[in-house]
Amino acid sequence: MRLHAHACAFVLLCASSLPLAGCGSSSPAAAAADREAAIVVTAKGFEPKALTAKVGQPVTLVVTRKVERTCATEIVIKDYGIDQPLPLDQPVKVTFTPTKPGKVRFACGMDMIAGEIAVQ
Ligand SMILES: [Cu+2]
Repeated sequence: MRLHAHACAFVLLCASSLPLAGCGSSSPAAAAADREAAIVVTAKGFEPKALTAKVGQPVTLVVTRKVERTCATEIVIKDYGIDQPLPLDQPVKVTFTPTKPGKVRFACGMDMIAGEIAVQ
């Protein structure tokens, strides 16, 4: 009986705290975790085609191709040896960690449709 009451109090406490504060996670490192950026491939190309990232901080691009007719059926990030096929309507995760400041280009297989990640 005592145990049960305790469990209830715990649930209430968590539910009433701010969502951002989390429940049981007190590590400040969690805030600096993986950054995810959603990119869609449309008739106009990659959207957005300008992103930012930080040196040493992993970036995950979640790329979804939304159009059947495009030459961007893959995403290539030459600087980081990435070449990922983009199946129609399926989010594809591409993760890399920028090692130096500057521009990182991402493009289709023929390097025609492209975008840039500004690394600081
Ligand atoms: Cu192309």
